[in-house]
Amino acid sequence: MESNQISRIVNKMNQNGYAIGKNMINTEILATIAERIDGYYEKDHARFGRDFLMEINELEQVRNVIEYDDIFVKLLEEHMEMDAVLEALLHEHHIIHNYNLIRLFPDVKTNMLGHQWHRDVYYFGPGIRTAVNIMIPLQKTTIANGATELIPKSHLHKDLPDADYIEKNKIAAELEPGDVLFCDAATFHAAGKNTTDKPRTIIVLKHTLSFFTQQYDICRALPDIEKYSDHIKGRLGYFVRVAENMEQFRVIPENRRYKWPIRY
Ligand SMILES: O=C(O)CCC(=O)C(=O)O
Ligand SMILES: [Fe+2]
Repeated sequence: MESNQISRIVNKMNQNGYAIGKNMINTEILATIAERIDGYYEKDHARFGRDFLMEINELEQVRNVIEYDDIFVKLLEEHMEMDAVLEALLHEHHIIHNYNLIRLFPDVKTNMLGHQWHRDVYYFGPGIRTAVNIMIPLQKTTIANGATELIPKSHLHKDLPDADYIEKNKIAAELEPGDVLFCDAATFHAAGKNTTDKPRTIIVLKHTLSFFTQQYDICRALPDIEKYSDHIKGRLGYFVRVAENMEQFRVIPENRRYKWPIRY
């Protein structure tokens, strides 16, 4: 990818809080993934139970898809230009925070956060970028099938704008397979509505600056951690503990080791 393409994306991102990279991904690998999506969801729903996933608002997501298929690692390995854009947007030292699929089913919908206007990271102030999402569609995304909606420039403001402003300014990121939507995780966004009779699936990867993690697992070293106040527990990293496996992650949100966005 040419460096002027990278600076175009960086400039758009600075201005609007999102940018679209056209034709960045090999469509053959995407077609292979697309053929396998039903299988990932079937496996995931069988592993956890559809009712339970509905209850914890997880039905739409297959989390940590690299656990199911190393084609998702290949996708990273074969797209170093995407990596170069992320380096330019964040830092050389950035890491994957999560790697998921999000599917909007035509007939069923949970109360997942993604259906409402939300951010995927706290707001730290205009111009402070700590996390970047990329969204990779596995079919065309259109207004009809629920293309992700964004509020341009909302990464520069602390609060969600009023409904009137949102209605006038929101955009839908309509994408072709091969395109990548880069989004400052502080930009307000929401899944659209799938009004078609086919599912809409996207790959979503969140990246963060790598040093935002503890150097040492403080909580694990303190067997009596529960005796402290929530405030002190928070400072010790109790509410951002990493789940060791999906069974540990997929519990009712109150019991989750990593609490986003429940606990601020
Ligand atoms: O599915 C989408 O279009 C966006 C979902 C989303 O933003 C989320 O789940 O955090
Ligand atoms: Fe999101």
